[in-house]
Amino acid sequence: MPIRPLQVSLRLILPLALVIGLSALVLLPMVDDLTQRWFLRDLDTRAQMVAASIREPLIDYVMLQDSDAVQDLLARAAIDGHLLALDFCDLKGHLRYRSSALPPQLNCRAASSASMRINAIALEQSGIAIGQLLIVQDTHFIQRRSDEFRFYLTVVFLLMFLGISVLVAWIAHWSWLGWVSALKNLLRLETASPTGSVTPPEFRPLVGDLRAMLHQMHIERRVQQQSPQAWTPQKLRSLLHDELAGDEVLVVSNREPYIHEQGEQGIVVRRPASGLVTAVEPVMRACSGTWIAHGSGSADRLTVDTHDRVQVPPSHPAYTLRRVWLTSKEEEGYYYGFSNEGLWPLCHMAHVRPVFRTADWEQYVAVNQRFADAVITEAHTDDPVVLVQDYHFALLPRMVREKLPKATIIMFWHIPWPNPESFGICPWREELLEGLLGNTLLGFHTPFHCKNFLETVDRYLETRIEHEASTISYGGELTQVEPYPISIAWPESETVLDIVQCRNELRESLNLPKDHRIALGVDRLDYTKGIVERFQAVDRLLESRPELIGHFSLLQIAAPSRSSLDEYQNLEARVRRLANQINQRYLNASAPPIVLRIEHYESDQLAKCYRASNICLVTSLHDGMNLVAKEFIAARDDELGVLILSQFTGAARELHEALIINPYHIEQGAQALYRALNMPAAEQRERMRSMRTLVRDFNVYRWAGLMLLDAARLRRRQRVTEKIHTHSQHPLRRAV
Ligand code: ADQ
Repeated sequence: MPIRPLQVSLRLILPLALVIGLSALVLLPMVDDLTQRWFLRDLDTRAQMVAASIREPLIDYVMLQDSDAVQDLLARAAIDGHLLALDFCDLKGHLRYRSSALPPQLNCRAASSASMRINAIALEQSGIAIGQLLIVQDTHFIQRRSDEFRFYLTVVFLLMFLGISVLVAWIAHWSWLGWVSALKNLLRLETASPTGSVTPPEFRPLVGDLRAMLHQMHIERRVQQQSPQAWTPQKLRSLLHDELAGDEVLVVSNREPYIHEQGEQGIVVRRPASGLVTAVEPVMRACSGTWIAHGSGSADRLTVDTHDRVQVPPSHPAYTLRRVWLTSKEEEGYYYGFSNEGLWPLCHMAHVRPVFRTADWEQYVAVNQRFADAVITEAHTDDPVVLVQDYHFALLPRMVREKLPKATIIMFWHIPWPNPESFGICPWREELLEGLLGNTLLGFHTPFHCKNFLETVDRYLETRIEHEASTISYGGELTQVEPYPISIAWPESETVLDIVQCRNELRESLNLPKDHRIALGVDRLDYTKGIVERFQAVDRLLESRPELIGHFSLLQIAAPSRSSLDEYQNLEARVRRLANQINQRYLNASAPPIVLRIEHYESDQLAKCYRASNICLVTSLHDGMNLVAKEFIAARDDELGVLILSQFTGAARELHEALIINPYHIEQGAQALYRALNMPAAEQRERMRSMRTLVRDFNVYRWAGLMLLDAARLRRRQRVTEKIHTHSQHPLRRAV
C-alpha cells in the first residue's frame, strides 16, 4: 500500500482502536458482573427446586426423628455435582442432620462466601416452623466460567477491531485511489479540453478555484519563460520592434495624458490624476503611436494642429495625441451619465446604485461611434493594433471591427467586472457584451474579474466558451480573455529626492513637529476609495490609544473628481464634514488628527509625500488594482514604511506583505494603524523588500509587454489563417 493511504488508514484506525479499547474496558466488568449475578440466580432457583423435591419426606422423617432416613435422604439429594451439602438446623439453630460432604467449619449461621452459596429454606408443618434446610452449593465454577467469558469477550473485541481496521484500510485505500484518479482526470480535462468533461460531484466545488489557479500558474510560467530579465522601457521597445515590427499602434482612452489649460500666466500643461494615464503613458513613449482621447482642457484647441493633433510629452515629444472634441451634452450623457453614474457603480460594490437613462445611453453609443471613426481615420493600415482603454468604450471594439476586420483590438478594463447578477441590472447588457466581444483580446486585472466576465457572457449571450483556452466564440469570431495585473513604472534613481529632506520638508510645510508620525492617503475623491472609513479608523485609533493624540496624523490628499455629479459633491461634503468633526474633538492637541488636502498634486510632490510618511493607507471598498499602493512601495528605497491595504483591491492579490484589512471593519483599520506605528524597523524592511522586488519586476512594462506579446501571437495566427483562407473555398473564422 502506498505511504499516503497508509497514513490515511492510520489516521482512521488509531481513533478506532481507542474507541474499541475504551468500550472493552467499560463493557468487560459490566458484562462479567451481569453473568455472575445470572449464575447465582440459577443456583438460588436450583436450591428452591431441591428443597421442594425433598421437603415432604424430610419433614416426615424429622417429625418421626428417624435420623437414618433423614441422613439417607440428605445424602441422596446431595449427589448433584454442584451441591456440596444439605443440612437440617432446628429452631434453636443447632445442626441436627448433615450430609457427609459438609465442610467442617460450617454451622447454621454461616453465610454465602466467594467459594460457596448457602440458601436457608424454612420448613414448617401445618403452619408451625420446625427448622430450616441449609443448601450449600459450590460456586468455583462461576469464577471459572467468568474467566472463560472474559477471555472470549476480549478475543471478540480484538477480532472486531482487526476486522474493522482491515475494512477501513481497504475503504481508505480504494477511496484514495478513486480520489487521486478523479483529481488527475479533472486536471487533465482542465488542462486539455474542458468541453464535454464530466466533473465528479465531490470535485465540483473545487473546479472554479482549480481553474483560477491553473490559469494563474499558466500566466506566471509564461512570464518566467518570456522575461529572463526585468521588464524595462528598452525591453518593451525591442519587443515592439521584434514582435510588432512596423505595426501601427493606436490607443483610445477618454482621459488624455496631457491637458493644456489656460493659466493666469499663459498656457500650462497638466497631467491628470489617473491610474490609467500612469499605466499607459510609458507604453506610448516606448512605441511612438497615436493616442486618441477627449480634449478636455481649456487650452486644448489652441495647442493642436489642423488635424486636432499635438506631439507629446511637450518637453520631449515621443508620440501623437489626437484630440476628439465633445459637446457638453455629449460629455454629460456619455461620460458623467452612462459611464460614471451607470457603469462605474455597476462594476464596483460600494453600495451606490447605478443610474441608467436612455438619453445617456444614446450619447454613449454616439460618442463610442465618434471615437471609433477617429480610430479609422487615424489608422494608416488596415490591420493596426488598437489598444482600447476602459469602460467608457465598451461598444467601440465592435464598431472598429466592422470597418477594420483585420485589426487586432486589445481592450483593458481598468475597473472590476461584477458577477452576472449585478451586471444583469443594466438595461443594455447584451449590447455592451456584444461590443466587448468585438475585441481580439480583452484584459482584466485579476483572474477573478475574467471569471466573472466569462460567466456574464455565458448567462446573457449565446456563445461557446472554452474555459481552458479562456476564449469566447461569438458569431464565428473569437475573443481571448486574460488577466494582466497592471502596475507602475519603476522610478528612475536620479529623480529620487533625499528621504530625510522629504520628511523634514513635509512636516515643516504642514506645521508639524519633526518626529510627528504620518499616515498617508492618496486618491481621487471617489466613494469607492473608502476615505470616510479611513477617517473613522483614525478616530477610533485615537479613542483607543489617547497617547497618540498630537503625535500622529493622517494626511489625506484627494484629487477632485467628477465633481459635477451629486454623488461626488455629497461625498466631498461628507469627507470635509467628518474631517472637521474629528479635528474638533481634538482641538487641544498640538496637531490635528486629519490633514485634508482636496487638490491635485504633481507627481514629484506625491513622491515626496510617499517618502516622508510612516504609513500608506489604502482602504478602497472595491478597486480594480490600485496603483497608489504600488507607487508608495516604489518610492521607499529606504525599505521603511508600512502599507495598509484593503482586501478588496486587486493589489491585495499580489502584495501579501502589506497589512491586509477589511476597510468596512473600522476597529480592524484602527488596529492595523496601531500595529503599523509600532512595527519594528527590521520587520518593515523585510516586508518592504519583498514587495519592492515584486513591484519592480512586475511593472507596467511587463503589463503592456504581456498584452502586446499576446496580440503579436494572435496576429501571427490571424495572418496564417488568412493565407489558408485565400487558398480555401470555405470561409474561415478569425482564429485565436
Ligand atoms: P483610479 O481609480 O484612478 O484608477 P488608482 O489605481 O489608485 O485609481 O490610481 C490613481 C492614480 O491617480 C495614481 O497614479 C495616483 O498617484 C494618482 N492620484 C491620486 N490622487 C491624486 C492626487 N490628489 N493628485 C495627483 N495624483 C493623484 C483606475 C481603477 C484602478 C486601477 C487603475 C489602473 O479604478 O482600480 O488600478 O485605473 O488600471
